Amino acid sequence: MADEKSRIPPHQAVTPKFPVLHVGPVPRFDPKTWDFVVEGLVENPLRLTYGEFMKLPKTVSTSDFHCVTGWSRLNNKWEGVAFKTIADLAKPLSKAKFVTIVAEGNYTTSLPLEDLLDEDVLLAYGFNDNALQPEHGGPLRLVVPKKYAYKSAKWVRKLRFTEEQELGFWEQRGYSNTADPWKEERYA
Ligand SMILES: Nc1nc2c(c(=O)[nH]1)N[C@H]1C(S)=C(S)[C@@H](COP(=O)(O)O)O[C@H]1N2
Ligand SMILES: [Mo]
Repeated sequence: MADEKSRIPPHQAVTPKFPVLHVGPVPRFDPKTWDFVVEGLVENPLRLTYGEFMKLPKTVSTSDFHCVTGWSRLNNKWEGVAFKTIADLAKPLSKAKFVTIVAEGNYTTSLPLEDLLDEDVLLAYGFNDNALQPEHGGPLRLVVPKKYAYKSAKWVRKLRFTEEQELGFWEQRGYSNTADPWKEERYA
């Protein structure tokens, strides 16, 4: 990767810590009842148990993480399932252009399908060679390194493929829907 200084977007400050930031409580995880659902405009809707999800082909990706409040954390090693792997299983219909990511506790965000197919986007269950901790989104979170981190939903349970974009939790509250840290797209 390029040198670290050139990897810090405008008006962001690097922290070696890993702040915990979210609305609402950390949800309880029960592997017996947890499931992962893919619905909407796909040829193959999915419902995977925790065991089935963990058997999907694994990927590892190291990337940077930028919160819209101004901190960035570099060199995060995420382990999980590439978004593209899920899309290949679910087979989006040609009219599917966006995906709504639905997390526990009503947190949602959404992105163009094209952005999610980027090779650095994954559904992560591991972080820096350990299990992803509950406060950081364990058992499963989305990681979208090229967007401000409110797009990287923690505690993901469902993906919904849509034709029109559904605005997410922060996006309905004045934050940018495009959320590109390099263009400083913080607010709508
Ligand atoms: N479910 C859920 N995911 C979420 C949030 C949230 O409030 N709920 N906050 C987002 C924001 S604003 C940030 S900066 C990151 C923070 O991730 P971290 O707590 O692992 O650092 O999670 C994102 N994902
Ligand atoms: Mo954030």
